[in-house]
Amino acid sequence: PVKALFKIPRNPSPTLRSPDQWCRSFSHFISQCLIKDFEARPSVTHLLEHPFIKQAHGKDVALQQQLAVLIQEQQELGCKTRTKHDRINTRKTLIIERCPDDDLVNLEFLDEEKIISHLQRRYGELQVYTYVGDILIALNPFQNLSIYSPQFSKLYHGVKRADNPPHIFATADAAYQSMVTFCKDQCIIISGESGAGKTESAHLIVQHLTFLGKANNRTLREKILQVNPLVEAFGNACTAINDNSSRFGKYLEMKFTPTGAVIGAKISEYLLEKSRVIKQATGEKNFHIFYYIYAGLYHQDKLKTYRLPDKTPPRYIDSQHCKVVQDIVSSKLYKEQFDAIQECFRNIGFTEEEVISVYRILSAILNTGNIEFASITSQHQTDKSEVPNPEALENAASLLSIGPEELQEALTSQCVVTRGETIIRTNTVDKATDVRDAMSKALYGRLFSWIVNRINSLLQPDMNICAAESGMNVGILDIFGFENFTKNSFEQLCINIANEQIQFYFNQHIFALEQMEYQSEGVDASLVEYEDNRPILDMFLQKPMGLLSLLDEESRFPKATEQTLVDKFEDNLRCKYFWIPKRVELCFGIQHYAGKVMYNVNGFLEKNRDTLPADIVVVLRTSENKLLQQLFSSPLTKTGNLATSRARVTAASRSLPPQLGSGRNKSPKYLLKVDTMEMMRHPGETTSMRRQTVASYFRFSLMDLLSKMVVGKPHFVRCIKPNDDRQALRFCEERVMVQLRYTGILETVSIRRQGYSHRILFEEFVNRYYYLAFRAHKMPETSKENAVAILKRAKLEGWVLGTTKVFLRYYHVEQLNLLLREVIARVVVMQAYTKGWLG
Ligand code: AD9
Ligand code: MG
Repeated sequence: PVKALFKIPRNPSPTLRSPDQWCRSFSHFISQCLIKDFEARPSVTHLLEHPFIKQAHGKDVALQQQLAVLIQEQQELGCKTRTKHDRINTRKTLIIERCPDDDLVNLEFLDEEKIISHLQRRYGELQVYTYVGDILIALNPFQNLSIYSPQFSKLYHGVKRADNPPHIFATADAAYQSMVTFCKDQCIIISGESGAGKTESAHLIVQHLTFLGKANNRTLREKILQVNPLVEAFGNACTAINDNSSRFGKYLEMKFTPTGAVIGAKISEYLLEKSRVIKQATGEKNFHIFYYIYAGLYHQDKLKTYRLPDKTPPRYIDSQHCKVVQDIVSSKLYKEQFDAIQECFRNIGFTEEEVISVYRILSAILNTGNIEFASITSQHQTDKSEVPNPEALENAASLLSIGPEELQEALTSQCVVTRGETIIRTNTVDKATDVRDAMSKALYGRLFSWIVNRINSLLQPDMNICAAESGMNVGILDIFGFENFTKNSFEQLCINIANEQIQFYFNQHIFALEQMEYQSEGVDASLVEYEDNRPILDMFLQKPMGLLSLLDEESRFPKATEQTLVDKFEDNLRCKYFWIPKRVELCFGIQHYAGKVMYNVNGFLEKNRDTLPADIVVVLRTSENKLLQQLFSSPLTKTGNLATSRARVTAASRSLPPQLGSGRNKSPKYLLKVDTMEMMRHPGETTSMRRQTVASYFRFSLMDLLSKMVVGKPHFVRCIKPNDDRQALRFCEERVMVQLRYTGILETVSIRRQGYSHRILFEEFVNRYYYLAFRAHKMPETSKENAVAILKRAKLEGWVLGTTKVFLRYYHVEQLNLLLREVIARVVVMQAYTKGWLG
């Protein structure tokens, strides 16, 4: 495409006949070489005046937008033009001048203590970010830093990394640059334990990407920035570790045109901790949104409208933090957050009616939690229950627009069909309570999924601007971090398995894939030993003997108990990562990559079954509320289309080396294989075959997430929590050491120091960089020799050659790209002058 521009003809060239073709090549051209190059921009503006380009770009809305941005930027920045002298200097300095302090890879002595004291000193100077090659370590500052302003965004805009101190913006910028340069999807994986700063980092990345991908459509930018706060109001909560803890996994994809303009976003949510709706551990709270609406509706004088009590808080949110309603409604923060959420809803495009429905459902959930049951003993029946406080029931029914009698019926009895006969069975008090809570969880879970789906449809890229297939995206993964409480349950197990999976993915990328490629290409690089957590993952996910399969099997037995579950685990899981403690009942221990965790199996079976009685679904479907009808009309497809998911997984595993992909006689190793049948249903929903359990849904979610991640080039951010007291400037060496160890940072430093993180086929390399050593209009042979010529001409040091690929250090690509942009910009300007277009 670039070559085409060099020869801008007065008449269309034979190869570029149509304006459409022109658009495409011109878009590429801009994205590949000019997008961030101030120097070349004035010439772009001039080139636009060329009649042929005018004709072409007049048809491409995205291109027009992109150009408008370029022009606007030039005006803002006063058309900075570098002098010839500057240019020469840049070339010189390009050949490495990295600040050794910023990157652990450059430390002279490499041991744990040195690394810790290095990080500690930096933390003391409020340098919370440090590189390990291309990986970013982020220490949680636990205080607001003034390094995220628009000025900083400008600073981290298409420059080389060594120009600025390490920063989360630099990682976002690297992903963005990589996307526009290679026309490839990117994915930023943020990991770290609970409270380490993943969610904050994710926000900052989105902030910077919206800046980089400047759509001149300001509304879109604002909408995208509001997605996170909105979803987090519903999916985050205060836990013992973190006041704003993510209780779901989130993969946010930002969509861009080929020229790098942001055009939309899509969010995927994973495994919301629904059980929090009905019960929270001591000292913890329910999802933020419940407190926000309470405070907000109180200030709007609408508690009555939503039938919320004004003295004693509903049971679901009643805790030591809020004994009386006044505790909630007097919070300035909750009130402000409510206003902010209203604003988010409005800006993103939810209708007034939809928002009211959301509030009604939330209030209904709170009222549902207040429904009580008492047993009535009559002559014939001993296990029947009734509702002694009908007002809660009426409130809930009214907010849900269903009949109170029908609701009571569905809560206190169930229809059972046996041998063609329908029998009504009454529920005991315990059973009715379970049904009530199951209904609340289902309402909340489905409401959450609906909100996410609705956001996605509102932020879908406009197809007039960019055909979906030509767009690219940067995905940002922010999941719930590794957790180890005094008491850990099924939720912690799922959270920690997800973290195992992310660690595995990191290991694959940083160690396994890289080392395997050295060997197959005959490149001599000393191998780095690392802790492979594959056996732990297998223990959880293998079929049929993995922990989750065993749990599923047991969950299908009506007579199973927690004890039989523990026994089953003990009989079948024989490995060093699993043990049953001697003196603690109903518990099992797991040696996770990040430490030992003791799990209590109480409630495991029921949480895994997550049953929602059909009677409840039937009654909720009778609702006159449109939103509610939608939530229960059909199974919501949560994670997208199954066929697409499957295709993605297959394609992704094909692009992996045979050792990791699904070879003919091998089971897929890298992507953990799961049954995709029936996976798109909500847990607890009865399918034609069997109930979908949380465990099986969880497996599917993991697979779906991985399939999204593997198609993009990964960038890693490792968040570290410097202390457990959430104190600024407190650096607990012991805690940091543990995190560095289990995340494999030490090993990462060695492999980044010795390794070659970019491996590019000779052909691709010559194709991409030949302008650095050859005449622009003549494509040289894509041979090994020519690759070497380019490397030498670029004056790079430390690369090696494999049998089919050039092996480059992590910083080489950055240097090459900068050189390339320079060279191309110069050639373009020159050509434009010779044609007389700039005259
Ligand atoms: V969890 O796994 O969702 O429980 P996270 O997401 O890793 O956890 P989070 O981003 O929520 O942690 O950070 C915890 C708290 O640390 C935040 O609420 C902030 O108070 C604080 N924090 C984290 N990063 C920053 C930062 N860059 N600047 C200022 C920060 N404060
Ligand atoms: Mg979080």
